Amino acid sequence: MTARTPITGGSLGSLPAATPGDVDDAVARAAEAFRTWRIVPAPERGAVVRRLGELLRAHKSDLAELVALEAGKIRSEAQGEVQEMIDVCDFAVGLSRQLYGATMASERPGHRMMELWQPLGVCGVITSFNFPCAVWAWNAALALVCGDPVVWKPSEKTPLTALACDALVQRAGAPAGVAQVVLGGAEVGERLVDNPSVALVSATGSTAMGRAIGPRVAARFGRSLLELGGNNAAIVAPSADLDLAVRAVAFAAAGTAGQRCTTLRRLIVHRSIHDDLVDRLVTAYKSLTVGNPLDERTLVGPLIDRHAYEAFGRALDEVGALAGGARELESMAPDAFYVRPAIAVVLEQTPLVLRETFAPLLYVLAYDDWDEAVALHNAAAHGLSSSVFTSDLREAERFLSPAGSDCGIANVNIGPSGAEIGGAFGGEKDTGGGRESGSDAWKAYMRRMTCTVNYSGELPLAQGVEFL
Ligand code: UN1
Repeated sequence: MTARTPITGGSLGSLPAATPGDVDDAVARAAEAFRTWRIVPAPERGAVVRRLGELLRAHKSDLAELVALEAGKIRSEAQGEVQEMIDVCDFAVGLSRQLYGATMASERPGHRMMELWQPLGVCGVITSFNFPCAVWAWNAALALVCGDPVVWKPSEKTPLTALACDALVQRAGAPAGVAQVVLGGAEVGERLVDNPSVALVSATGSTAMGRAIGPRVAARFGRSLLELGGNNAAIVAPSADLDLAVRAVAFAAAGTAGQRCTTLRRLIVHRSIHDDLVDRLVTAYKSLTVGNPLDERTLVGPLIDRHAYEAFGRALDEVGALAGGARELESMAPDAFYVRPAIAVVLEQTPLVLRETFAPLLYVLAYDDWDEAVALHNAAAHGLSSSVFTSDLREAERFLSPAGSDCGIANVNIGPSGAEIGGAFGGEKDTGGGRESGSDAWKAYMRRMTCTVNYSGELPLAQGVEFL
């Protein structure tokens, strides 16, 4: 397989892809490593993750440069991605002393009940090109402290970043077989998905991919954690601070060239401020510099490949008129795909608007009353991230209420992208329902064991049952 840079479309080198047998061997090695890794005290496992965090700090700019080269992110965002890895390592180190279980009051005298959280087993981690290392770190840092070995299938578009991360985790002292990488395309991922020794498949990618993976893992009673697409929206209410909203929208919709699963794709604006906001956005978009992501002045780098460019082009053809942006392409090489972020004012949520086009295309819709705005907002099949821009406390709270946003992430006066690692990350509906990263997402990587200890010398049975 060939590693490429979307900056020019050129090759960065070729690498051998894993064969099905290589995948099976990696899983077998991981399963063997699990036998000892699971009994290493969690704080000691945390020490490996702490060293990984230290190495990431030491190599932050080099790894970020590789992310920029392979994924086409601008430097600041590539650095942010590595920072996200460092943050989750710190989080996981603390967690390694806090894998708490509850104790419950037993109904039987002289009995104690408690929950223990046990290591789960081998975790297969499948990641996407757009976060070529942070999403691995979300999974790996948690899985490692939880006592699970990780076999990672990175995107075939970003293999070098994966190899660099692997070098760092080995240097951090991960025992043999505890952290591995298998390179390749969908067939490598499928092999991982179908291996019964893989206890958890944590996969980030399209909804189509998740639809294929989920039932296959479920069929063998494996566990899956799916982080799929998004069609994220923001409601802009009449009382919104528009200066703040314009900056937030520009970052969320055009940042990362629209290639985050949290990218803002639908803007639902109150009719009274609609035209004003569109004008301001068009002006802001004019100042977005598109180009080589390694150039400090660039804010929008290339799309990942021709496929992404064509999907963007198809959406533009379908939508017709654009308020801002254009299908202008300053291709610096035949296989590099640079586009100007675009804004399209639409009258209704057509199937096109409800389709996730993984590119910097923002649809803007007008609304008249709050309930209509929420209904438009929640009409998408996906349910990842969401925002409201308002200075009205009641509107903000209604957005966060049970009758508000139906997404896994809901923000007030912040765009839908750029979440911190401390919260659980993931979404509902076609986004797959998984949660990764912070809060108690670690529980997905462990097996809950309910334990009852009788210290009484009698044998009272639960529910008052009498026997023998
Ligand atoms: C993704 O696009 O798959 O919240 C992850 C964000 C980032 C993670 C995005 N922290 O935008």
